[in-house]
Amino acid sequence: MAERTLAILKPDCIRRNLAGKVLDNLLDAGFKIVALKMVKLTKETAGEFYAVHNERPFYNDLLVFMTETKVIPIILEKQNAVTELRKTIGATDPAEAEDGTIRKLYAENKQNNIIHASDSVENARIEISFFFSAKEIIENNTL
Ligand code: FUP
Repeated sequence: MAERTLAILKPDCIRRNLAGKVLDNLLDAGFKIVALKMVKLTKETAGEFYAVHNERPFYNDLLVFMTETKVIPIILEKQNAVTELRKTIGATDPAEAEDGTIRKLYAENKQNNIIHASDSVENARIEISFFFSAKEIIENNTL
């Protein structure tokens, strides 16, 4: 099985109606969608997700931003998905992102940067189970 990673289309992506364009970009880059949903984070769940940053000056603003609208978490699959997705989205700061990357194309700044991507295989595993139940991931996820 190819590697899996987690992307999140952030509130700026939803608010600016860019979800379709970003998804197209991910599919064109060769990622397969394994699971996808739309969900509203609370201050608590956003805080838990970004707990590693809880000492940083931008932490509170980040939680306000991430709880503005629903977000779209997506499990993506590809060979070397974690590294490949980080390459496809570009640097955290769009001013430093390479041409053609999602953040270079669409992000406004370091906070409003359109998309999250897991930064390691281990974090991908943790972040996937943060957003998705085991049932939601299986092929035969019937309703
Ligand atoms: P990334 O892995 O590229 O999303 O970047 P980081 O893990 O360094 O940061 C996580 C999130 O914190 C970013 F997506 C946005 C936010 N952030 C800020 O709001 N301001 C900063 O100066 C740095 C990061």
